Amino acid sequence: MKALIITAAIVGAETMKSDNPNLPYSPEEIAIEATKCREAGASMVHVHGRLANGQPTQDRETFAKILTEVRNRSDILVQFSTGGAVGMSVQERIEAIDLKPDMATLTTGSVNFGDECFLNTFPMIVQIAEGLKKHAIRPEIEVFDSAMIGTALKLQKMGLLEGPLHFDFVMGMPGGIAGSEAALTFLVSQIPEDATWSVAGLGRFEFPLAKLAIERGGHVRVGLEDNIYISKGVLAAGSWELVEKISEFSRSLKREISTPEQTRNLLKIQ
Ligand code: KMH
Ligand code: ZN
Repeated sequence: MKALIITAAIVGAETMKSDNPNLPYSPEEIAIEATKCREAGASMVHVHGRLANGQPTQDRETFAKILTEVRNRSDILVQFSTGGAVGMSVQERIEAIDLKPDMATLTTGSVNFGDECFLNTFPMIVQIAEGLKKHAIRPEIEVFDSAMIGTALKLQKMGLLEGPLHFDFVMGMPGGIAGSEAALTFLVSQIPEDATWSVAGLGRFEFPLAKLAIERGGHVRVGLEDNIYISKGVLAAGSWELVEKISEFSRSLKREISTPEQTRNLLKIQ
């Protein structure tokens, strides 16, 4: 089995410090957390921007500071969110991609997001994919439900995505695909043979799905964006603690943890 890529989703757009005070907001806090996650075994961080009051932002200047602060401290790979927060325009969501992060996300469909809708019409998806292609940024395809795989394959046929594709299955969100083993098995069965995949289980689904991914040759995303608890009712000391738990489990199964350099090669990041 290939070494395990652990991605730390350390910020998000929905979790607030009032949910878990260890959530970072400022670029400096984000960079410090990213460094701790790297020490705990993560080779990539998935980041969103936040204003000082915690409000989500995709502002280019904020992302520039995040990139600089992280790169000054660590060799961890940096993946920008192009999902941002519900209700943002595509223009807003991709404002920072010319900064050339190592990767950026691409959600290939719309999904109910709690009481709201995370809107990604086909023209919106094409616009984001074109932006990523223009700046030669490797996309991580975010799949909240199975139909999003078909749309990614269509984009590949159109020449907007280059194989081998890399998918991240975001599972267990109210409105999205269930966080069950059967659902994971189905998603994996739908992607091309040469594709790579990771799983981001939300809330209580984070650890059970991560374990399945480690055992099945997939990769794992954990972090306060997805889950704020280290165990039932106990807040995580930071995303790094969630990463540490995954690293320990992987080592116990004798699966090596990927370094940023190995991840770069595995995911064909330029
Ligand atoms: N915050 C969600 C609406 C991504 O980062 O690409 C979208 C999201 C996906 O988190
Ligand atoms: Zn995100």
